[in-house]
Amino acid sequence: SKPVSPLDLFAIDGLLSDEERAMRDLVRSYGARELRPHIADWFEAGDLPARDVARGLGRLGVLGMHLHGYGCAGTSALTYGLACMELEAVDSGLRSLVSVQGSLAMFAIWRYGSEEHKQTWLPRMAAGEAIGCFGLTEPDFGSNPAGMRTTAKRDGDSWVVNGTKMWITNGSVADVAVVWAGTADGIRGFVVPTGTPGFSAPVIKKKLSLRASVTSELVLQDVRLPADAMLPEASGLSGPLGCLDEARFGIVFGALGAARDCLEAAIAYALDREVFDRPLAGFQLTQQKLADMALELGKGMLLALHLGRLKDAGQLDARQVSLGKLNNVREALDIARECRTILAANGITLEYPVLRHANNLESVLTYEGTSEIHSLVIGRALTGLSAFV
Ligand code: TGC
Ligand code: FAD
Repeated sequence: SKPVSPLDLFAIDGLLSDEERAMRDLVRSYGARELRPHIADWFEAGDLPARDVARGLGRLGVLGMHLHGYGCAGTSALTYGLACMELEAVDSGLRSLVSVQGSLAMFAIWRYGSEEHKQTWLPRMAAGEAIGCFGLTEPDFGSNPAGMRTTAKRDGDSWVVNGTKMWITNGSVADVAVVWAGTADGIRGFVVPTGTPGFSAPVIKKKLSLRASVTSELVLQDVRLPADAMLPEASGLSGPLGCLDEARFGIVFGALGAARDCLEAAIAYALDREVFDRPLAGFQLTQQKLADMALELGKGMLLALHLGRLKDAGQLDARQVSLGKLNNVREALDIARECRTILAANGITLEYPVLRHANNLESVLTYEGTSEIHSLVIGRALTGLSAFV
């Protein structure tokens, strides 16, 4: 009989509205046409043409797409999730660009910024004419951002920011950085145009993961900002963590895109490849691998859709985002690695997407809260006891 694709076996399309399917298909065909033909080269070179890619994604309407006003598309959260899935089916680096732009940098300004911050930055960022980054992590404080050493001190009418941020996506190509710093009044966010004297963003090289993504250090040496550079509506760690909830939500869907792409590649390969004089796909061990992977992909998709509907109903809480991020990234990574075994030697090359996705998913497992951190958030929810203190 004719093979059926894994998510069709789950009849997922029937759970989506016409509008959701249309946007998903639009992003999928854009990815196939504009991004997929180049992705292996970008990954191999470790060089994403971020400005061109951002402009294209801006025209497509996916930058800050779930935000309302200021040139943003104003779609549902679930539609945003589906777009993340299609972008990450091409490469996690492309979804990262969109996550950081829309869910971290733009969201921080949209949710916590002044009217002037919003007018200045959001329309250009939605169009992909300006790129944003989000500086929370520091060399010594990743999982525990509360310990950050970056400071912002008042000096007359100015703020003076000093510190170093590490592992910052889009850092070296950004026009604006949202930087979190300790002040006399606790942790606050600052809108930092990257041309400000004292700001630099050296690229982090030699990555084996997310090579089609710009990752940077941010160095702030006596960066002097006007008094109104501070995001007025964010006070304390709940500010940046609120942004993380948005980006983590996109990853719940995104990781499944990478997994789906691996599984589709593995099924096609197993049907074509003959071992012991018949197709690899006909062997029982292969079919068991494929069945287990399809199950995890489908279960992850149902979880993502459930979380998406909750979010659009205004009922999603952060602990539920942890359920989705932990499960879907962990399972996606397992799927990518298992698919690599089906492609065997061919699986280690950039001719096929599987090891590229698996390598990328190592970063996805770590950023936006490591799998351990999300386990502990869930553990705290289940027991009422915090393992962090
Ligand atoms: P605690 O100190 O108790 O709480 C601080 C305040 O934050 C609130 N809060 C949250 N608010 C919104 N969303 C959440 N998920 C929140 N979690 C906590 C909390 O209610 C409290 O508010 P208030 O008003 O009482 O002050 O901290 P905690 O024990 O709740 O959290 C500890 C922990 C470890 C869970 C948290 O620090 C954490 O999530 N750490 C992981 C850090 C992380 O994920 N960093 C990511 C950096 S950005 C990034 O990786 C981008 S990669 C993007 C890409 O390229 O795609
Ligand atoms: P650590 O916090 O040092 O953790 C080391 C290990 O200890 C991990 O296994 C961790 O799970 C474990 N651990 C930590 N605490 C506990 C605990 N309480 N109990 C048990 N185990 C624990 N950050 C940004 O701010 N902006 C960005 O744009 C950004 N982009 C990134 C892009 C890439 C490619 C990568 C790899 C990272 C990016 N990050 C970014 C940083 C990312 O968020 C951090 O790497 C992540 O939060 C983990 O911090 P860490 O690497 O310092 O690990």
